[in-house]
Amino acid sequence: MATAKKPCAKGRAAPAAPAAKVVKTPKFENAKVFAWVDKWNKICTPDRIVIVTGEKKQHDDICEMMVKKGQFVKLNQKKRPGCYLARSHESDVARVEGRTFICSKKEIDAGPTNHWMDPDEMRAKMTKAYTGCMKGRTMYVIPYAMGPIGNPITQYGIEITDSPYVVVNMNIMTRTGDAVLKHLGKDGDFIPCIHSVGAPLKKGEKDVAWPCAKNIDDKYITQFPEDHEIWSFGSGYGGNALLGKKCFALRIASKLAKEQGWMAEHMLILTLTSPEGKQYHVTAAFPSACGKTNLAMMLPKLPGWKLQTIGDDIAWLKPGADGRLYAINPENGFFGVAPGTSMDSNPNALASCKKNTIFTNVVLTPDGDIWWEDMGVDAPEEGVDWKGNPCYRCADDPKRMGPKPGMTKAEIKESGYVAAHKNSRFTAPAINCPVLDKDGFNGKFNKKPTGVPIDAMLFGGRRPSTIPLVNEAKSWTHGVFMGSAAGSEVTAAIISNDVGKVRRDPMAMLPFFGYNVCDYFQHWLEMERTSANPANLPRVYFVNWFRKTDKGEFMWPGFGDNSRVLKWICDRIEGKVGANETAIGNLPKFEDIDLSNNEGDPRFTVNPALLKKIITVDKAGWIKEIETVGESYDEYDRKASKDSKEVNPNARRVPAALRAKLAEIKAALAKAK
Ligand code: GTP
Ligand code: SPV
Ligand code: MN
Repeated sequence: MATAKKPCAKGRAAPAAPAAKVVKTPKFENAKVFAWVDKWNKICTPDRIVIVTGEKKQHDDICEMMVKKGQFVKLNQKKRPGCYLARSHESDVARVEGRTFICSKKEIDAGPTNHWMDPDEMRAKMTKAYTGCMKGRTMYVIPYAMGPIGNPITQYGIEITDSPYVVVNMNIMTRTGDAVLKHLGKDGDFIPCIHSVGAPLKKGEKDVAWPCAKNIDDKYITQFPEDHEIWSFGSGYGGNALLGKKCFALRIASKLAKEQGWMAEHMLILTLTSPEGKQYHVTAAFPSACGKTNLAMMLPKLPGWKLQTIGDDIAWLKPGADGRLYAINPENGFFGVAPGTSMDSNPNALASCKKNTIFTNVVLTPDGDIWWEDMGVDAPEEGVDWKGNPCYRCADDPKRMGPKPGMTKAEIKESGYVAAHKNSRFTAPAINCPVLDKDGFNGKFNKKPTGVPIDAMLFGGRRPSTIPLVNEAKSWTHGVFMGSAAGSEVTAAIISNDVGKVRRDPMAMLPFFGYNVCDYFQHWLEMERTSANPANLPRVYFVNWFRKTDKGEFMWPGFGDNSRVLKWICDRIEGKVGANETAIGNLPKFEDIDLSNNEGDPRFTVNPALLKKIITVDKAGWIKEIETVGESYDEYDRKASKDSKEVNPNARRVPAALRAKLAEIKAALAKAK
């Protein structure tokens, strides 16, 4: 690769050196950047160091190098210009929550939901693992920004990595390169991040398609919240390795936000414009693979309503002098779930991956294109599945593929086989999105760099029963309660034995709290207490697109029909419609859900009888629900950590205001008809 060979005099790269000898650390104007790179150069002993510039040429060169090494498949450039396909190792297909650690000095500060290890112990353990870990490899230094460079909400990071896959994904997901170093100047601060796939190469050893530590127990995703540092080892996939995303923008940022009075949340951001031309900004926190990308880019079924995307995964929100919360999307691209993304469900996501996109773990078609389950198009007769094995179109369903020719749909289902991994993803530049709200995306509101003011915040999850289509909080505290009580079926976005089971996932942040969940709840409550004008805080709603009938069919079409719910929310904000004030919150009256343009494909049509059912209170279900929320609170109160069995006298407590809200709803339910 050209950049790697540049002489170090140009400050770009040091020449290759014989193994064990430390290459020269390149110059950096910023002393903290130099110290960070120099430290890890000496520990990891890479063969060479390359600084990521953010230039297209360097990006393309790295992609081409990966093609040559068999780590990328170059897709049909007529159909998908600038697009590549990667296949990961079978052990490395999603986030590893069991190997994710919050290493605060005191265990109690990591709280009951996080894995914890003493920071000194962890540093010693991981330093050992990092020693010599980049032998035979290139160390890349990625300067990156989370947010538009120069925006008051934006923060910066330096990720050191030995994975070219990480480099090109970070180039898409964040703003990388020289512009960031320039902005940092001599003494600008940043979050230091170190990442290695943990697979050094012996002299002359050929690299594999997806290097990583194959044993799950050798992977570490570690946050040091007090030092604001991120150390990741052994995995090359998604949130484990693209350290700007979950590690920085949620875990470390949530800690910074707590200290500094703002919020870092697992939320999409969208702009909605009514037929009258009024703009609303909405955020929504749904757990992984529960519909953020889809809602963020949704094509409204309701005539006259326009939806634009600002972000699909993470929001940073800062209170303004007017008491409103102003949000930016710290990311620069979408790391979206591929299966299920179709022209019917999310045409804007498909359009976003037309060019300059990296696909991971999807099917390769014979014409150099990609395919996945529920893409809405017929499968090719033959293809290559995510493991690199041949796959074949199903005998009786053109929209499925099986591992052998001529298999029936029933046989494929029975075998559990999927041709694209359930957590296969596309990494697409945000600018590709046809409905990107450019001003909002660039962190501007009314042309000023402040982020967009949020009118409504949604919580949600996959809940086959009990939870209504939409429920409005009666107050901020009630809204915080709703968030704290969120739960969802576990999805393939996580390597877990619990996929499909409902688990509590407060604010969709369970895997992403950088500190104690009880303190996090308190921080949400503080946002009202410390607000310059609490009346201007966003209204809070809980939505559920995933109610199912006894037969297991969705009761609500979801996707574009969710615009009907967003309209109801806007109508509530404007005071245009009333609501049924129930024990659990304010539910829509049937006649206030706009059912215009409810024709066509029956899969995407609202069934009015089912709608009626999902906007009422299921009293028995809710009594149980409140009980389980109480149990989750008790567990948070009881445990200082996941592993401690005893009541810890020092454990933080779930805030009294949330306990009071729980008791109030419980009492109201008991009285309700
Ligand atoms: P992460 O990137 O993991 O944080 O996921 P996400 O929250 O962005 O989820 P995404 O929008 O990618 O959706 C995940 C899956 O849920 C896809 O298979 C979608 O097709 C499906 N999905 C999204 N929205 C809806 C909906 O309104 N109804 C139904 N039934 N399915 C949906
Ligand atoms: C999620 O799991 O919430 C994701 C994918 O957005 S990852 O980046 O892997 O965390
Ligand atoms: Mn996510």
